[in-house]
Amino acid sequence: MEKKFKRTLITTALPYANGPVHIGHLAGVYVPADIYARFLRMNGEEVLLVGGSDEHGVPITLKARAEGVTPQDIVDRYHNLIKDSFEGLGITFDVYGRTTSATHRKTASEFFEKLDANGEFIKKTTKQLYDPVAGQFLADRYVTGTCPHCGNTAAYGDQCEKCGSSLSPDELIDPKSSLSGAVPELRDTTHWYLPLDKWEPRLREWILEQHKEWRPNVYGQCKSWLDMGLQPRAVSRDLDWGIPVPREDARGKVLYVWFDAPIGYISNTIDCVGDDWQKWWKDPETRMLHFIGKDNIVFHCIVFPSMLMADGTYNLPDNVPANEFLNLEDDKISTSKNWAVWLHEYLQDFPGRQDELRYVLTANAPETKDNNFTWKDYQQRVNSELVAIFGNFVNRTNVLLHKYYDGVVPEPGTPALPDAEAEREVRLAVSEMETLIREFKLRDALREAMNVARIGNKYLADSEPWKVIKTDPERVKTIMYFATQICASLALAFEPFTPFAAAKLAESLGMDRLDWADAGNFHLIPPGRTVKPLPLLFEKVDDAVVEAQVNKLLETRRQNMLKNWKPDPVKAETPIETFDKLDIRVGRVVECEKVKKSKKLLRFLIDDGLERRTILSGIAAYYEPEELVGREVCFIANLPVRTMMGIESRGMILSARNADGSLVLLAPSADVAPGSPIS
Ligand code: B3M
Ligand code: ZN
Repeated sequence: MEKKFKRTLITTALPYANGPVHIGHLAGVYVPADIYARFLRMNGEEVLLVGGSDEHGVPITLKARAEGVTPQDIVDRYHNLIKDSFEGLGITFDVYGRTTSATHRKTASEFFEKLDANGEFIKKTTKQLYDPVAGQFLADRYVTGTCPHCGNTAAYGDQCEKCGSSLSPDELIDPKSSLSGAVPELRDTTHWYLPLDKWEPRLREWILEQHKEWRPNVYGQCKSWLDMGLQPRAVSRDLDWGIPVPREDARGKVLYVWFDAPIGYISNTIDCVGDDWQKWWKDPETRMLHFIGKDNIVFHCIVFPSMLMADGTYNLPDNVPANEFLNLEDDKISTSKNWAVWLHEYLQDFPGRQDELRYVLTANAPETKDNNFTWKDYQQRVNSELVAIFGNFVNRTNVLLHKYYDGVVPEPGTPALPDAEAEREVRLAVSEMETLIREFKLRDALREAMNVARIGNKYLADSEPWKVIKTDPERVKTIMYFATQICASLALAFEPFTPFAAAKLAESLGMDRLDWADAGNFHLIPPGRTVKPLPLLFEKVDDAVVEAQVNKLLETRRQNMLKNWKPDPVKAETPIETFDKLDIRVGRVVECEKVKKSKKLLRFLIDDGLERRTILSGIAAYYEPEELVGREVCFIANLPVRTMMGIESRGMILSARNADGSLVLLAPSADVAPGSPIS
């Protein structure tokens, strides 16, 4: 049952303004939403792409506390950073608002007031966790403890990040305040609850019956929530950061961030289109889509729709194409562990190369399962797909066109079989791409776009204009005319995915607008038009670039290890006589070299004051042998001789082991004579 819509409202999850955005956010939400929006616009459809910052809630106040600044400082800093970096990546938001705006405060307050006036809330007093030291109730992330589902000892009061369960603070085992570390006590507090159970039958009918086409992961999560049975959910919190609950009897209480944030989509629409906002939210001929990550499914499919139903005048989302997670180099992306590729840093490190990231994140999009981003794969995809297939075809065509015809598109002759074949295949690929985009299968859609370039490359390789030009120059005119049309289809097909390259290509072809109806049109670029020389659309990613990025991550991993490192417990007591038996002395390094065929060992020749002795030490990974010659080291002189790699080692050189396993040689802090005893 295809429903006809007049316009599409696309919302993207509002990232918390408590840190920069990273590739996980991009792959999950913003790149797909932008691709989809660009595609609809190319079809002449009316679209509004709404984004913005989520500036309330405990994630913001915790970050402010950690830095000793105000929550306002935090959101001001990150809102602008995030907004600018999205723009840098070419995300075409029609509006990028913020939930601390005056419009939003008014919209969210009025939303609450209407539901309140209509009796849609239950006011309840319950016992909640209270930190007697900090003098504050412990909402959401202010409390940590053990997850009752998976045993993770670092679960938050609102969610366990290990197993993904949604929690409430009182479910945690052994709760602890993240403010003071105190064990919380229970105290009475009053809050307003939205009875989700009231909307359960309608939610069931709407999702489980009417939206069987939703992605299996989204549909499945909704079904399991509904099957567990819905409970009333608090929409207020005891916090001092947020939108005050607009009631006399609610002093000191604010709207729960998950109540106000989705209303932010409405506020930002108002900021964008003014009085026209209602048509985007209430006209049944408007279709609403929420682009989100999988951790936000329940809020967008159950909670927010219940709020909208309780109001009674709003549309419900038509689809919620939520993505799974993206990992980074086989580990979970984590803001607190700095395990991420940050967008603002990427834009600095890769100026003018935004398409590469957009391409890789889409080609590897976590649409049906969690996926993994690696820099090796990034390099591979850019070099062997963007450069070798897409870039190669359009650049070859452009060069040949200039070589043979000074860039002027030639008049074609009667098409031969391979020409008609190429045309048919391109048409098939673009029509397939359209179907896939409309089904939110963007990864597969991108593959079809790339297939257009593959078809082009094969067409050139089979037609061999560089050979035919010597025997049948008329035929080459047709070939180059067809190749040029394929380039035009490529500009269209890649506009949603790699818009910067698509724009350059379209510019060179003299296409003044990108209209999807022209994709697969083989008469779009007329004979006689001069095609401008095309700069290289893509460049190879060098090994050094990849290495620098990988090293940055390795350094992060090392830092995290150091942060978490704890020394081993002290060994059992030992009498001083045991120590006295060891003969530890200072020696001077006379020679030092790598032991052949060993990665670990260095061979030292040590002057111990009496003679010279050979000692092997497993520190080859951490020192260059030359730099050690002449230095003083400490060694145990009276251990039995040990043979390694066919060499007799007469002693043991002492070093300290770092948290990351690396070794550092011990040396006296000033010069002493070789042979000096250590005691
Ligand atoms: N800020 C949660 C998140 O960043 C939240 C999304 C709000 S969407 C209305 O995952
Ligand atoms: Zn858990």
